[in-house]
Amino acid sequence: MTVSTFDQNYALDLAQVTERAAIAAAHWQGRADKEAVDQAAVDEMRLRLNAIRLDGVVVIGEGEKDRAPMLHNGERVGSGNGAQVDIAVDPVDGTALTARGGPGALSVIAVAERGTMFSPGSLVYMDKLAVGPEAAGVIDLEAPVKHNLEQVARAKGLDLDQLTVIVLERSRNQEYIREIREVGARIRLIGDGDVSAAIAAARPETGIDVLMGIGGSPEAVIAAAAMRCMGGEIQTRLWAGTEQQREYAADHGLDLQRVITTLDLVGGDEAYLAATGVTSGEFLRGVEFGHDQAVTHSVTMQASTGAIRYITTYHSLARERGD
Ligand code: VTB
Repeated sequence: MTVSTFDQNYALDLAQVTERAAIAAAHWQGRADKEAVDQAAVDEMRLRLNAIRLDGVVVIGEGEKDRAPMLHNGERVGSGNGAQVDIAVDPVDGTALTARGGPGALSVIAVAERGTMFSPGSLVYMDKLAVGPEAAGVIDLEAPVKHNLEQVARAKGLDLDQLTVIVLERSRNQEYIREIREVGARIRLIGDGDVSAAIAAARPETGIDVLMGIGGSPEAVIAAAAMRCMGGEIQTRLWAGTEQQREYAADHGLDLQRVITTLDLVGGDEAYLAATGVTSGEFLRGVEFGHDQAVTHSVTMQASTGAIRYITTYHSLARERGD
């Protein structure tokens, strides 16, 4: 039997999937093999997802851009007999980070009602502006950087030199970095992992206030699911950095000027997100191994209730192997 709406709370089911994917990926930490990190997480994620009572279609299967092993777009996942949903996965956001043991890699899944997730097609980059609940409603991607930072600072009761903007360190974001510095706000540069960065911008305990800059489109959809749950806001715009991408946009009638909102990215009434740290980041610790034990740190979120749960799990590796 298929059901069209969520008929149970999926938060813990999804966290169990990201926990397993994170553990699988964490074995490869620092071993300079990004494909192995991804492959281990993808395999584990697919296996565990198929055990959940869901009728899921993968709308966002990270990997296209990097030619990484992936859960393919359009792939059916779940047991096939539960709620009909769209699924966005990033088995590891930050495979390169994990491969060198850098901070902020996580395993993440977002689920929403069928037909409600935005598909960016082959346009793999988006310009993004994301903030937490206090600053939701005051940002405007079409306005200058200065205006947005002043708005967020005012909404949060901060001076501009107390505001922290997290930016993916890429040459395409240099203009943003220059403008943020000119305004006098603080910057946190990251090498990868802007799903974690977007969530961090919406969580009070991280000291990060805004995510700005051009990053991956799949990561924007996942971040939007998180924003739906946390009451934050993300505004995006498709970004075409090459002639080929501009042609693709023109051929497919994709408007590169249009601001794509949180609700455009993830619509519907309900959404879930689960994420587990692979390496320690702004708001989740990474996987820790002990004798026959792995400890994971996860967060789960639900849009309709706004419930955010932090879960620490002690996994007995021997028992799970059936020893
Ligand atoms: C970001 C980052 C990801 O892709 O979205 C980035 O969050 C953007 O693409 O972890 P480039 O690396 O090509 O600049 C990732 O690094 C994953 O590919």
